[in-house]
Amino acid sequence: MEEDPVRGAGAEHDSARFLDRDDRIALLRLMATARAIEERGLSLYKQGKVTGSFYDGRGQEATAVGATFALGPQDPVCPLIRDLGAHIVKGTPPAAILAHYLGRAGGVGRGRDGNVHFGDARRGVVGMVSMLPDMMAVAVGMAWAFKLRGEQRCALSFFGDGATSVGDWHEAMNLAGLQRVPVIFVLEHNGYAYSTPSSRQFVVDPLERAAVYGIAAATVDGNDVEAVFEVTRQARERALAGEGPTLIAAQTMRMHGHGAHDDASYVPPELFEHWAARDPLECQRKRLRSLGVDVEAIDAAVRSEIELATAEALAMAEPEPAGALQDVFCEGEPLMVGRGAAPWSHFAGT
Ligand SMILES: Cc1ncc(C[n+]2csc(CCOP(=O)(O)OP(=O)(O)O)c2C)c(N)n1
Repeated sequence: MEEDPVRGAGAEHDSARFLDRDDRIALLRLMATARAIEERGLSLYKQGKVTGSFYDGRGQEATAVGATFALGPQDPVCPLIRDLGAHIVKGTPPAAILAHYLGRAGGVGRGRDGNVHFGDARRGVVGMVSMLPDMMAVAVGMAWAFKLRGEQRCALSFFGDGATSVGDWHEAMNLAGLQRVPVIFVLEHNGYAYSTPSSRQFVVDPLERAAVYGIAAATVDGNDVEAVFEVTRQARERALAGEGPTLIAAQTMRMHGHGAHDDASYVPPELFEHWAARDPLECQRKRLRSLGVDVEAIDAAVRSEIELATAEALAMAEPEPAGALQDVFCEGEPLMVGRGAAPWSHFAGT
């Protein structure tokens, strides 16, 4: 087994068995794309071009990207506001995302909705309901349908540790465990629910609660994209083999406040320093440098791609007021999730 520069000598590192060099480069590029879009979105917000607030997942990119990368093209994902990387992995174009932030007609939500509450059913990305942790129940429902139809698919839902204190979390866990549905729950365990530290939120860690519901549990370094990929890949294998759900606790840190309006002054500076030294993009850059990859060229390519996407989005028209009610309510047959192409999920095989 090769020595890994991120995990150090002697550390287990078998994700390389399933990821070729191009995949490992793609993981950095996908994370860098998510970060560059969010950086651009934040500056557009500060220029007054984005209404409401602005929410990002800085510091958590490896969790969103690594987990979604392990899904098959037919597997739907339910991202939350920290999981822009999931949209990128499933192939939503950066210009459409930036246009969505700007409320433009060419954005994912065609100017009907703002910030990160968007989905793209054709790509298997379910638009999020803001109420926590409602998307878990949606994922359980989809997974149950896959099981009943005998389809080789699974569903994945992300959520934060704050969501684990809401009743719906327990309902989703219970039903998923009872019905042994092919679902993967990814807990972004960043130690804070908005401003409330975990120590003031629960006595029993959510990971320990999994056994109570008959659900397999795994913990992972949420800032190591290849580790997140590997643990999710294994959870998917179990799900497709009929072995039921897995709760994955990705240990990570939200490096910004809850939204652009929140300065995160409740987080001790030492904690930010600790996690800044474990930046997920830097970890993957370090790994790729050891493989002889020109990571600076990847970063430069991503930056220029996002600058072009920003210009494209800014040039898009505002939506027509007369059509404000179009595409708001479902008319006709709803789109089936996950039937489209998922460009990065090629290795998962279904
Ligand atoms: C049921 C419900 N209550 C309150 C909110 C408002 N709210 C949005 S995010 C959030 C904190 C979520 O904490 P966590 O799940 O740990 O995510 P993090 O902020 O760490 O990303 C709250 C209270 C909500 N969306 N849903």
